[in-house]
Amino acid sequence: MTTVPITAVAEPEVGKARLRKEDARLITGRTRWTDNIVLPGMLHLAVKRSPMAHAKITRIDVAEARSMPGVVAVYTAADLDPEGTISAPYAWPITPDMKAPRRPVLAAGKVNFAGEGVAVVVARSVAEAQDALDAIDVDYSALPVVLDMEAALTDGYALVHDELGTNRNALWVFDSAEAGSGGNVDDAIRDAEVTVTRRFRQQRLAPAFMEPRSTVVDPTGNQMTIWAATQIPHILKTMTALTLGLPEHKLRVIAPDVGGGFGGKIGVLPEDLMSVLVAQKLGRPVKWTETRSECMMTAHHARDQIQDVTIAANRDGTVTGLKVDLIADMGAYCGLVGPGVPILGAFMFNAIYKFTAYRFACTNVFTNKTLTDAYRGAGRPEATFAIERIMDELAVELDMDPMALREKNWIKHEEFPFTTVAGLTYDTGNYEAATARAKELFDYDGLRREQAERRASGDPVQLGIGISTYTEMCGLAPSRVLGSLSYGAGGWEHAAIRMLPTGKVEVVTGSSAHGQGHETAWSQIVADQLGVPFEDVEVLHGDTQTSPRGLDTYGSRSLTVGGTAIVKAAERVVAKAKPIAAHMLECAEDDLEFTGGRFTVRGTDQAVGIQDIALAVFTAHDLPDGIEPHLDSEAVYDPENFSFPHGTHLCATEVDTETGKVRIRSYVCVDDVGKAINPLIVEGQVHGGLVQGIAQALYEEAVHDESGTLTNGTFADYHVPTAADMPTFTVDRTETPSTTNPLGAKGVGEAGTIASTPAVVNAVVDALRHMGVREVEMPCTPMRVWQAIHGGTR
Ligand code: MCN
Repeated sequence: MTTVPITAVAEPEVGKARLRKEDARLITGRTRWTDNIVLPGMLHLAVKRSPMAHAKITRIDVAEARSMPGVVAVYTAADLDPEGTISAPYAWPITPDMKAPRRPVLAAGKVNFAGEGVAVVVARSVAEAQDALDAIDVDYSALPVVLDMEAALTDGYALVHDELGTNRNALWVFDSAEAGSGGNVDDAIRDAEVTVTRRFRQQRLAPAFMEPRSTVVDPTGNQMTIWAATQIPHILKTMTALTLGLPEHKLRVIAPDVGGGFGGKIGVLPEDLMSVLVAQKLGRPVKWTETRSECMMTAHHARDQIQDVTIAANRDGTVTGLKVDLIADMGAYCGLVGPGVPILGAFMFNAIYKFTAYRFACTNVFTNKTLTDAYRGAGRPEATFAIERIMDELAVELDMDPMALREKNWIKHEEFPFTTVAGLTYDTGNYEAATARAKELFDYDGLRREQAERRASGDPVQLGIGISTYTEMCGLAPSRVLGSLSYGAGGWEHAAIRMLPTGKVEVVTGSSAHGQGHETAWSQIVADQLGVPFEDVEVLHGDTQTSPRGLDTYGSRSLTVGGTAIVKAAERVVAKAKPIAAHMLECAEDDLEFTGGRFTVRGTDQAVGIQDIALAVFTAHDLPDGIEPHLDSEAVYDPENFSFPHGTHLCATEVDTETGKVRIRSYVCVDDVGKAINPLIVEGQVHGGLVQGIAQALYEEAVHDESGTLTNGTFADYHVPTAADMPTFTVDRTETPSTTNPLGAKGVGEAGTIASTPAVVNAVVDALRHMGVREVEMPCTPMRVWQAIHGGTR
C-alpha cells in the first residue's frame, strides 16, 4: 500500500463565517419544492372548507361536483373513513387525563372551526378541482360558537366537543414547594414588601411561512412515497404508519427543500392523511397544495394565552417569588405538540433570576378557532415576555433603574452551574458580559439622558428604552427530561458518515433543515473532525430512505443534538481508520496521532491521510483480520441537558404621542450561543428571529370575529413586516461555551424571537410611562398606542 500524505486543512472550519452552500440552489430556483413535483397520471386535490366555526352538517351534496369537467372523484368523511375512527395524531399528552378529541381527516357530522375540511375534490388539474368546490352544496345548522377562553371554562358554557364534557384540555401545575426546588409562593407573596400583579395577553399569531404546505403521494411501485413540505419527515412517516395502520417499511417520506416552517410545519395534517387515503383509493399519485388563504386559516396558529402574573420582592429589589396563572387557547383540536407548548414556558418564567418561590398553573382550553401549536420559541417567548415586562413594572414600583433591578437578581457568572427554582440546571452563562457589551453598543446612559430631556421639553415624539435580558432552554432533547414531562416524546438524534472510496464524505443526518443552513454547518463540523476539505463533504437529509432514523428539526435542537451525533460518528470513523493506518505504516496504533486529516507516526514524517485510507481499504486485499473494507460509521446522541443560550437586547423606540406611531430607532442585541459554528448563520438566525419577535410586538395578530371567522387571512390584512419596517440591527456575541455538548454550542434558532418582543414593548411603555400609560396590548399598533395615551390603560 502507498502512503501518500495529503495536504492538511490549515484553518479550522468551525468558527468560519462561510456563505451557505445550499443558498445558490435555493435563491436561483435550481431546486425542487413539493409543489414542483409532477408525476405521471397525477391528480390534484382541493378541499371544500367550512365557512362556519361551529355547526352541524345537515346535508352534503356532491353530485353536481362529481359531474364537473376534469373531476375524477369527490369524497366526504363517509368515503375516506367510513368507520369514523381515523384521527390526526397528537403526540404529547401532558397529563395522564388530558382530554383530546378525535381530529378527523374530513369533518363528519359537525365542524369545529372555520376552515375545517368537509369534502375533497380530486381532479385532473388544480383549476378543475378548485372550480368544482363551488358545486358542492353543504347545509349547516349553527351551534353556539365558543371563542372566549375564560368564558369557555365556566360551568354550563357551550362545549366545543360534547363528548369530552368540558372545554378544558388539561390543567398542568408546577409548584416549587411541591417539587422541592424552592419555597411556597403564597408565603412569598404574603411576606413581600412589594408585589406587582399584571395581566398580559399573548395575541394569536399565524406562522406565515413563505412556502404553503403541500403533500404529494405516490402509491405506485413497491413503496408508497410521500413528499411533504414538512419539518418532520421521520415523525410524519412513523405517525402515518401508526395512524393509518400502514406497514412502515412500505413508506418513504421525503421533505425536499422546504420554504420555512418556524414550527408551523410540525404536524401530521388531516390533509396528509387525506392525500394518502385518496391515493390508495384511486391507485394514482395525488397532490394537495394549499392556497395562501387556506394556509392562514387552517395551518396552526400560535401563542394566544392570557397570563396573570404576580411578582413579590423586598424594597431593596430582591425578588422573592413569582406566581403565574395561564390560560392557553388550543383552538378546536390538539396539535402535535400544542398542549405541551405552554409547559415549555413553565420552565422559563424564572428566566435568569435567582428567586426561590414559584408556582405555575396552566389551563389549556378548547375554542372554535384554528388549533394552536408551536411557533418559533413555543412557550418560551410568552414566558420571557411576562417576566421581562413585570420586571420593568416592579422597577417602577421600587423606583429603581430596570437594568439595576435585573443585575441585582440575576445569576452571577461564578454561580454556574445553577439549579433554578423551576428545577433546571443551567450549565454556563455570563449575563454580566453580554449586558456590559450591549450597554456599550447601545449608549444606554446617553439615551436615558436624551429621554429625560424629551420628557422635560414635552416633545411630541417621546423616547423609550426597553430591556430584555433573556435565557431560554433549547436543544430539545434530552429524552429523559422530555419523557418525564410528556408521555412518549423522545429527543435523541442520529448521524451516519460514509467515507467514499475517493475520500469524499457523505453525511447523513436525522435533522431536517428548512432554512437553517445545516448543509453548511454540518460540513464545517465534519471537515474539522476528519481533516478533509469543506468542499469534499455532502450532507444528505430529509429523506427517510437515505436517512432512516431521526427526530427532525424544531426547538433549536439540530446543532447541539444532531451536530453532536455527527461529531460522535466522525470519531468512530477515525477510530475505524486507525488500525488500518497502523497496518499501512507498519507501526503500533499507540504510536499514531491524528491531526489535520493525517495519521502520523509520532516523531517521524511517516504519515497517511484518512482520504487515502478510504481508497486503500476499498482496493486492498491484505487487510488484517476483522477489518471491514470501509470507514462508514453511525452514532446516536441524546444529551444529558438542554442548552441555555442567553443575551441582552436593548431597544430604543420613538413614539409619536400625536399619532401613536412607533418607530424603532435602534436595536442592539448581544447573544451568547456558546461556540458559534458558523457566525454568519448565527447572525442570520438572529436577524430572522428578531423580525418575528418585533412583528409580535408591533404588527401581527390573527383576529377572529364574533362568528369565529378569521378576519385577516391575507397578507394585505395580516401585517408580516418587510425590510422597510425594520431598523438596522446591531448584533454582537459573547461566547460562553456550553458544557452540555462537546461542541460547546448552544442553540440559536429561536433566541431572537424569544428575546425581542419584550424589549420592544418595554420600550413602548417606557416612552409613555410619564403620561400614565402602564400597558399597551400587543400588537402595539398606532391605534392601541393612541388609545393607551388618550383613553385609559389600553
Ligand atoms: N448554529 C451555529 N452555532 C451555534 C448555534 C447554531 O452555527 N452555536 C447554526 C446551526 O449550525 C444551524 C443554525 O445555526 O445551521 C440553527 O441551529 P439550531 O439553533 O440548532 O436550530 P435548528 O437548526 O434546530 O433549527 C430550528 C430553529 C427553530 S426551532 C425555528 S422555529 C426556526 C429556526 O430554527 N425556523 C426557521 N430558524 C429558521 N430559519 C429559517 N430560515 N426558517 C425557519 O423555518
